[in-house]
Amino acid sequence: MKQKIGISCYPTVGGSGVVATELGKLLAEKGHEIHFISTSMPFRLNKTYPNIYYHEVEVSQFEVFQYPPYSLTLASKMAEVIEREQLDVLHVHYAVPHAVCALLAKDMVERDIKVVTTLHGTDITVLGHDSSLKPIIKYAIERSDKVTAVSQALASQTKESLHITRPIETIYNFIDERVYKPQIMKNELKHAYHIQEHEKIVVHISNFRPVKRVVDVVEAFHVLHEHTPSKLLMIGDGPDRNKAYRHAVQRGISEDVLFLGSQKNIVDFLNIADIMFLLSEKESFGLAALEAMACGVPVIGTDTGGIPEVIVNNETGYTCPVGDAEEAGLKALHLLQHPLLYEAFSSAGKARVEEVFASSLIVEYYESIYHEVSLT
Ligand code: GMT
Repeated sequence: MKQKIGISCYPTVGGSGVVATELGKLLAEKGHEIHFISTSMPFRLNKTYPNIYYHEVEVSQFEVFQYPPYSLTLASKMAEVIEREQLDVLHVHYAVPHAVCALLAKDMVERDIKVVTTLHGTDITVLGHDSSLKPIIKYAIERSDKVTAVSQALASQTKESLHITRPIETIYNFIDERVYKPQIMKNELKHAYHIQEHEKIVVHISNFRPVKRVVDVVEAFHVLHEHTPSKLLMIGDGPDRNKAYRHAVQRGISEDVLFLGSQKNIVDFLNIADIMFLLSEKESFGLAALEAMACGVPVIGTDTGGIPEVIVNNETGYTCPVGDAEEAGLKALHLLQHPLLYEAFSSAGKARVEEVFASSLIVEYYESIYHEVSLT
């Protein structure tokens, strides 16, 4: 059954926006009509797709408002698009404000629209602890027609911290296998960054928020670097970038820690990398880890949130306690010193992506949910 599906997400760089956009693209390829409703064009929507439409939410600044009324404007736009385009389902990413806006829009229209809410993490792990937002997050989750979470850890945490009794289904994130795959890279990229043939390459990709513990990433690299000639590629940008840089200077390794800022062709960097570090304090899933595994790069992560559901400890990578940078560095060293083990981890990671996180499986899962809610 082909459906008309509205999707709302934060359109800027970030895992939730990436997943929402890739999902919309794959649903469109399967013949569904997709309507993105957001403040700007989702950044991964980089070419023309005949059955994808984009509806811009323009948030005006009026003098009477101290803050721009994003949520109200979004709800209004959602209601307008639901009626005009005759949407069947509105799939919103993040409980606040997107699910709340969707519920408001549902109440505004005559049409029997169904609201599917996907939780990505920060709405629960950070905002869910804020007493002023807790009641509205709970409301959004309880009133949505269906709620999904990107890991079992996030689903359980949501139920526990907000005392939710309704089912929350886990639907894992996925990657586009046509993009994230192993590729033999020419040496130009390494040369461009003055990386020598014999040097190992470690990569970290994030938004450098405190929760990503980028200082631990530099420290873990320092442990590895003491034993192996290597370079650390820090990709992304954010508040803790300078802290990480200062730590590299303090450790005397700043020449080998390259801060590359935000990059478009992440897959190229993954294909020259040997190891990824993802040492976050909180992480509901860890999309960057999945992208690395798809390219055959083993990941050393922390045993927090959904990370152990992505990385199988001792099989596709290693998980270490949060804050134990030394163990992370030593685990990376161990893997790099044992080529057979390294190959086994790399292959197991690729196989796991195909078996558990294949886009075809995940997209079908979402389709079955849209179908199910439409029958209620
Ligand atoms: O990690 C972030 O700070 C960005 C955030 C987002 O909105 O994209 O990521 C969350 O959603 C991603 C997609 O589901 C997950 O892969 C990330 O683990 C999750 N971040 C956190 O839980 C901190």
